Amino acid sequence: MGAVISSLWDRLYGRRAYRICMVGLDGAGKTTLLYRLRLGEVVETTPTIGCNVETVRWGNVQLQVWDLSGQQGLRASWQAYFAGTDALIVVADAADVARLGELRTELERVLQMEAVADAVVLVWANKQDKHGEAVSAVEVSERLRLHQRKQADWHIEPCSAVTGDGLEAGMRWLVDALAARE
Ligand SMILES: Nc1nc2c(ncn2[C@@H]2O[C@H](COP(=O)(O)OP(=O)(O)OP(=O)(O)O)[C@@H](O)[C@H]2O)c(=O)[nH]1
Ligand SMILES: [Mg+2]
Repeated sequence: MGAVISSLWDRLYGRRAYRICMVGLDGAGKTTLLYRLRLGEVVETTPTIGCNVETVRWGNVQLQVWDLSGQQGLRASWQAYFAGTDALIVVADAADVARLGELRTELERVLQMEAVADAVVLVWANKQDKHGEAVSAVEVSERLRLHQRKQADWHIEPCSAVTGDGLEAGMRWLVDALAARE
């Protein structure tokens, strides 16, 4: 009976499922973020070869999150996952300022692709727990030249996958931005 009511509720109130691709350089914290969101805990990761995919429920919505490999030789395969993507999550290692230029180059390549032209874009400036090393979200967005991107719906949020700070705020923005498109 509960299942009937909840499926009726879904039909009435449109519980939506969205496809999300998560990209960024190797070691930025994508897989750590994925499992922090999915399980609420920090898991030990190894570099991703290929991808991880998990369903993350957030309030009334279901997000199918594709966590792609950031290794240089595997970045060319990101495109294969982009068809039908509602949102991109870009994970930047805010404590690795030396590589933000490399991330900018990758983003320039990705964000001009037709398949993601209408995607909403959440950038997480991760590893904010590394005090004295991590730069602010504003500095990350300047170094990535985010304001020059053609995607209208983008947002940057400082976060730490380890402490969990900024995850809820980022997710709330993402879900609201997706819902606003309905
Ligand atoms: N201090 C700190 N370390 C983090 C944070 N997020 C991730 N890490 C660490 O960064 C390392 C790389 O994290 P991963 O999640 O495997 O990185 P990834 O982006 O999935 O890397 P690839 O799979 O190679 O693309 C791990 O040792 C994590 O524990 C964070 O917010 N703060
Ligand atoms: Mg990974």
